[in-house]
Amino acid sequence: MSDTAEKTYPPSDAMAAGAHVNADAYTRMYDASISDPDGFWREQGARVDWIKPFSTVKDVDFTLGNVHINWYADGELNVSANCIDRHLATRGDQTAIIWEPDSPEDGALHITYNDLHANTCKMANILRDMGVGKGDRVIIYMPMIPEAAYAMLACARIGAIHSIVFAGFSPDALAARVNGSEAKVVITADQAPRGGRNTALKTNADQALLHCKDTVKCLVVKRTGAQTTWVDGRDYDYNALAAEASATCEPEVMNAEDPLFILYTSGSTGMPKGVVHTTGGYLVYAAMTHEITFDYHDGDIYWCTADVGWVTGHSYIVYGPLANGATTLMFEGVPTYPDASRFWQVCEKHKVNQFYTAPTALRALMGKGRDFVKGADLSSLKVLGTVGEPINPEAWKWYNEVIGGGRCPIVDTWWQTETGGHLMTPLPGAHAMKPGAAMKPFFGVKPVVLEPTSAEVLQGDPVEGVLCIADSWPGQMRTIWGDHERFEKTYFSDYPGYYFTGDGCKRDEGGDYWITGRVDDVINVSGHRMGTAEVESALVAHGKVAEAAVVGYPHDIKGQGIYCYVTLMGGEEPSEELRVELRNWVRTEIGPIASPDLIQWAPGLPKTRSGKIMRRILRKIAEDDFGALGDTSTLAEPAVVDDLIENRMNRS
Ligand code: 6R9
Repeated sequence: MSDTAEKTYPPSDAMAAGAHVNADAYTRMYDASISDPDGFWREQGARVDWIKPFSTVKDVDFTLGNVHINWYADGELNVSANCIDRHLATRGDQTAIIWEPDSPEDGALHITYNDLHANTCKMANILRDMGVGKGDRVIIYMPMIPEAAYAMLACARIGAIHSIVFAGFSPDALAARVNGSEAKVVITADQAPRGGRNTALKTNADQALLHCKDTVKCLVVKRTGAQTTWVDGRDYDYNALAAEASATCEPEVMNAEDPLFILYTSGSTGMPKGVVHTTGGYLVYAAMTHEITFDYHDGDIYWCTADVGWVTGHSYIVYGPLANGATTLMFEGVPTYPDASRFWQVCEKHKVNQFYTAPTALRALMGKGRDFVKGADLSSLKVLGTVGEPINPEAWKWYNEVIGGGRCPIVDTWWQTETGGHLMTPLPGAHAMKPGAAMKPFFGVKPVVLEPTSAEVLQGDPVEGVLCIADSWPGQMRTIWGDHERFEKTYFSDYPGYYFTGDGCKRDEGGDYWITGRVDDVINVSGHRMGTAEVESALVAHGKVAEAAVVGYPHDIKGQGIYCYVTLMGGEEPSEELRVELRNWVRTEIGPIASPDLIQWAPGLPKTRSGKIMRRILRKIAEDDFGALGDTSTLAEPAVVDDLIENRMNRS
């Protein structure tokens, strides 16, 4: 059956009538955004308040050797003032952030825009007193607590560049990011409670700081009150300082192209790269996509379940919603604690209108059965969203029927750390949804599907190939921190003249887009991006490992699991204990999110005669689909493959 022959889910008449963008408006606006990008984005630029208005809109070149991306380049503004100060006159007493703690026993907090202003200013003043100024880097390694949002906005207020490191990353990973960004300060908390367990964040930070310059300071927020070691002169007590700090702080005047944040993300080669987003274009794009994709209206309660450690938390918990004066819910916990009804309990408790989560969470909850949903009143929900990986039609239908009661459009938002905001998604009042399809480009986005080897642009429908974007949008990343050459090489060299996304995609007979997954060596584990090269280098750093190759394989809950082929040093014996040891080793080197699911002992790895590992073959074996290994004529030692097949770990 062709994709278009499947059932589609058009918006209800009421949804289409009340939405910011209906089908006609989408077509009109999309056409305008493509035929006159300057005019379109000039108008959208008015979504934010400028200290000095911009005169130029777009200055972009995707040509290798000369790649530069500038939006609103002579405008001046401050992101924190846009997310807070400009709302104070009209909505100072409105809740900006609802904070729902890990344990439902501890009450939620409602932080108004006035509170947010005072707390952000205090944090900003503390950072300034610690010697942080415009352009300096600050690492944020925090639980999902309001202080994480204050920290982001405080950096933006004083022009410092924040780089958030997900609290699930190890001390080694943290140290690498502190050093890579040459940060002056690390903001952390004593502990991070999640799912009833506490992670010792400050202890991790202490360990990381052993590998950093002596001048790096540490600002510690009290979350649980647990005892921590204290280094006088290096460690600063946030709660004590905030009690004294002034609750006003003049926002720094920033140029539209000054960096707002760096966010490290995994690529197909080498170590994670620092994706740089800047001030003006990013904010315009985050605000616009938040409002239109979720059809956010004044007074709505919006909840994105991501962590601020990922780009989704940046754009769709903090910057987009707050720029729009929204009420955004911040959740510290996990979907299954105290039990698998938690998400739905929180939706009922706070009368959530827009709910945005990851397919992996939906699959996990779906497996627990409907009883966990039944008890909750979900009638407040209007729009549902997903992000992070392709959603399988079964999970989509469950989301639609069991959670949305068949009333709520599902926006399957495709985008990346690099893109700053949604690039493809159905719009709730405009498009007839197809389960699993990212559907339509957002305004200003020009997707092209290319033949992978010839780089020929595939015309007509249906087509399938690699996904590139032909022109810039304001939320696009500008560079890789400290390595513009790597930026050009990674995104603009394989398919000259285009931004290469790393994803495969098909466009169906109806002209709608479906993301088919990564075409490079990036895997997607529970919606978290992982470079196979990172896991490999962690494995070979272990004394008993001679060589390692890592690939993804289909996993029912996680989407993809981590499959490792490991060749041991001569004289080392494979054992179950060693498997556990290697798994723990990777967890400490990178973090628990990188835990290998399967480790296969490989006497050798399949290589070409020139010594290149043939990953295609390893992927097939890991997928338990070794009947069609393709061309194996270049294999140096074909017998290696027979051994790997015989001892394969995934027999699905
Ligand atoms: C926002 C985010 C980006 C990669 C991306 C793609 C996958 C994200 C998706 C999706 C299919 C969706 N991805 N959303 N695939 N449908 N709706 O997840 O950023 O962590 O950088 O990951 O995630 O493969 O290239 P990031």
